[in-house]
Amino acid sequence: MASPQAANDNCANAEIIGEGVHSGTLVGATNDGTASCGVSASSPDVWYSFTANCTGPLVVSTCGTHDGPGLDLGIDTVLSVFDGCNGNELDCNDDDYTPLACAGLDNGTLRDSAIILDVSIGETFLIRVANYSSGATGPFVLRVDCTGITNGAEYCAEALYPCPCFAFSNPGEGCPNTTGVGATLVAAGDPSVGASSFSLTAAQLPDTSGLFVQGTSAVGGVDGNPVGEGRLCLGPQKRYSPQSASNGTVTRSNFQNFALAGQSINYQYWYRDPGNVCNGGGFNFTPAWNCIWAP
Ligand SMILES: [Ca+2]
Ligand SMILES: [Ca+2]
Ligand SMILES: [Ca+2]
Repeated sequence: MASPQAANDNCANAEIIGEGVHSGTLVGATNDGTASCGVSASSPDVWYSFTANCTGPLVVSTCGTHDGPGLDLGIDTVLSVFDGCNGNELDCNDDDYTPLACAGLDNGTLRDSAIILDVSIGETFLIRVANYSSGATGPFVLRVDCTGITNGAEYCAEALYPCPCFAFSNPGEGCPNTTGVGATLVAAGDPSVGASSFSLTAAQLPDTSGLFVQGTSAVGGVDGNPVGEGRLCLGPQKRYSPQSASNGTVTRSNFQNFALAGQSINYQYWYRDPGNVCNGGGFNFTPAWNCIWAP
């Protein structure tokens, strides 16, 4: 008896998904799409539709599929992304051999797929999941993570590459410092040039000096650029006066004096860390915060 056809078997019936981890299956799927990699052009395929909720890197992967039922016992996926049904293929990946999205989630033989696309908020993408060649079909995991910049949110806080001192960040944190964790950056109040309620607080700092920086451009995408023992995630245009952390925390307000209505500004806190996590220069950064200033 044939398996029931997946509801999202045909591109026209793509399942609309948001960011997160989704479970799917290729069991019962038939081929209606094509792809340029992984000998998957005529493989069974299923479809998802995702509308970007950020501007910047979008990470789509099947990390966790190949080892889901046990080491190397899951299916061998191929992932491709299109700008529409029967549209242009924007990217295709069979096996993610880089230390990118699947680090720690695909061990043994690497068969999970990962794609990173530069996207703009509001753009819709069709994601095709297929299996390699005529290999086995089965369940898969689909991960969608819009890691770019979102108004009123942190970025540069879940990097895919190791920090300069070869450690990864915890989610929501900058690169690890001598306190053992990475610093955080949290906003309070409303960014309005006509008000003064907006403030930024950096925490999980060593009790050292540092200063807030701001810039209208983001640099280095999701990872920023490695500088010192951390990541610089913006093009600095202004440095605020130095401050000293107390109990690992420092707060600043009155950013509205250096913002224009409608301007998108990124913020980060730079701080000294003379204990040196490695020989990175004795300084580090929080993640960055983006906001668009209201009148
Ligand atoms: Ca299909
Ligand atoms: Ca594996
Ligand atoms: Ca694969």
